[in-house]
Amino acid sequence: MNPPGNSRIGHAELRREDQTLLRGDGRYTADVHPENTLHIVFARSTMPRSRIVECDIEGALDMPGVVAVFTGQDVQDLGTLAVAPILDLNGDVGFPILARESVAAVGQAIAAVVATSVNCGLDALDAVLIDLEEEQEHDVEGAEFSGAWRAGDVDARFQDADHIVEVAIQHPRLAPSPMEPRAATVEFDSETNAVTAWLSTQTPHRARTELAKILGIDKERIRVIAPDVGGAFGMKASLYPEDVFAVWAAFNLQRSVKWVATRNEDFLSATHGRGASCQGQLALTSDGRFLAVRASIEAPLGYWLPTSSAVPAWNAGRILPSGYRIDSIDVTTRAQTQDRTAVGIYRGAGRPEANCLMERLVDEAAAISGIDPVDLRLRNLLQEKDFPYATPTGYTLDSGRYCEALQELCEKVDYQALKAERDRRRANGDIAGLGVAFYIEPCGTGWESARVTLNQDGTVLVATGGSSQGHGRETAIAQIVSDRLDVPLNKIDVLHGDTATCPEGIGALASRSTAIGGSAICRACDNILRRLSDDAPAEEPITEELVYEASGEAWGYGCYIVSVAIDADTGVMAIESAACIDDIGTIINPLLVEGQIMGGFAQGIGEAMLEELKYDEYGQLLTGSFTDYALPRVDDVPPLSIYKLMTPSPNNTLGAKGVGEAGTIGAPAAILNAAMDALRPLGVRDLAMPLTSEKLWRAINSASPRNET
Ligand code: SMO
Repeated sequence: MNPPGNSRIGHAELRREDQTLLRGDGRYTADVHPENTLHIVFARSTMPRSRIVECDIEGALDMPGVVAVFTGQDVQDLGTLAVAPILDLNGDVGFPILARESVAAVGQAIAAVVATSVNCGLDALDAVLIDLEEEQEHDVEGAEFSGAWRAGDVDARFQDADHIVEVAIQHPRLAPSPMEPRAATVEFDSETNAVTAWLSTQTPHRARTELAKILGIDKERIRVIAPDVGGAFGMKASLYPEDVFAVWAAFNLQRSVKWVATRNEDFLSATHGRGASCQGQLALTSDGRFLAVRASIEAPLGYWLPTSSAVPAWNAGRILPSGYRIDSIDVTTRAQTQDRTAVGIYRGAGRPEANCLMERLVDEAAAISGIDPVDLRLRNLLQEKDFPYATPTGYTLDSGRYCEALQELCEKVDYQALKAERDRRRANGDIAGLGVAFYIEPCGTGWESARVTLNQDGTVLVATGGSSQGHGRETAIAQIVSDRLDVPLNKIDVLHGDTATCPEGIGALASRSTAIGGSAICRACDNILRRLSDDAPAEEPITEELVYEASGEAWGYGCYIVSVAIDADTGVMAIESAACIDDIGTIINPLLVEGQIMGGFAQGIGEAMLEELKYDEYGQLLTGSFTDYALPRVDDVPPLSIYKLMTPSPNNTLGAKGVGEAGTIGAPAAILNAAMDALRPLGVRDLAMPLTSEKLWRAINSASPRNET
């Protein structure tokens, strides 16, 4: 239990959510049971790009328990989902709720059975007769995002350079895999002709706005609730065709309906992440001064565009050249649709791509110049006096002590000793490597809302426009209020994720909940304090509601140092030590921060070493379950030593930066660098993630030793 006392910002408060969540008492979307609910199951394409020759639903309609069967024709007049316009978009792929005439990819929904039980629906699926005729993929017009950032005289800098290094990085396509798959429960109220939709979403308010627009109805007829959400990782940031269908079906049938995705359905039709191909070149002087960067990013998209589908390509470009002082850049980014499952944001969303590319370039520069990788970074990282720093891509890095962070981590892990140990093991014939990575993490721009009510009895009711996906928002928010208003934690109630009880807001994504959402709550509390001092004594409950906009973007940053050893006989790579330092500005709760870092680290290991969604040449997904898709298990995740530095951001009230994505950004870059450092003496230059034992074994066995260290 949380102690009843006041909890200051910075205190390692236990999560108030866990009394419920850890005992299995959470209430997720699937746990909501409106009376007489009908169940939706989707008939999905078993084929890649195909023409629908026939979709015969007559037999299914006759099956027991079946109330209705819908096809693409029934929903063809619905609107489309808005895509965030952060890159130029050419072309249009629409927003198919149920396929009509053709399907673009395996897993696309073609028909929907609505039945009195899931099992009745599944039985009836067998009676939906779908005849598909495969089509050539390249017959289809797609859409493309593109962008470019250019500054300085890049060609001249490359001509003047003493060294030019080049790397190519392939990121695997990943399945975000939250514990709770997607789900929608929609309760229909016949008296008001309105619905309440429980969605497993990160963005309840946006979902409501988009639902109303797509269905062409008044927003007032839809209430969206994000109840307990069992993880999301960006995969639940966008509204899905299935969500739209469920709400449409409730209105159409005047009944309550429910859809709960199976894990297999999530593999096939929830948004995938990463998958980008990145190429870069770095020009430098012989004494290790970075001169210019060229980079091109190719990010994949699927057959429809989720809200933030441009974000990975955008972040992967705009974040370059990371925290290094380089004023000449030529960066292009492109994302093209293809006949595959949609690609969206996934924890990191372009940040891992930018940072991996830059950190691999820096390590190659270290190798070619003979300068130690840490030393080379220290020579080029921005100095404290450089902030705020205008980047060559047009953004402003707000604050930081980049060199100090790297130096401190090196001291903590005794970098020189790790290096000596690696060299000793190499001399012994072992394949050992040491990897360093620096990273920056943009997190927190734009606005969020808050409403705080101080009641006469001293209790406080807080409502945020943000939401929670199981990551401790209620605890952090209560701490902020406890600190600001000097009220004990057990007198503070927190509302979130409900469009009826919370002010219009953004949600939980982009590592922004604390920096922006928390600052909004701070401001509301401060306004209450001001009113108390102005017109005390107040007789009534005092409510302050506001929309807070950060004055600029907050940029977290940090470093990872990882040592690895690769078994030459099996190719198995072991992470023998791992440490990180993160500067996320003001820390509200160090336990929540460490949880975020560990979780991100585990997912970073997944990307670097284990996870990959694979399609065969015909577009069939080969990795549609956890038997084929290697999510990290506990024994894949070694201990991580976590260190912290606190440089408050000047750009928001709390001075907070984000940390939600830190591990997924820093860890893969460091692991990749460590692996390439281990393999460098064997002459192995480029390996695509994930660095599986098979891939490493093959690389080792086909390598020709060059006898260098
Ligand atoms: S990938 Mo995050 O949920 O913005």
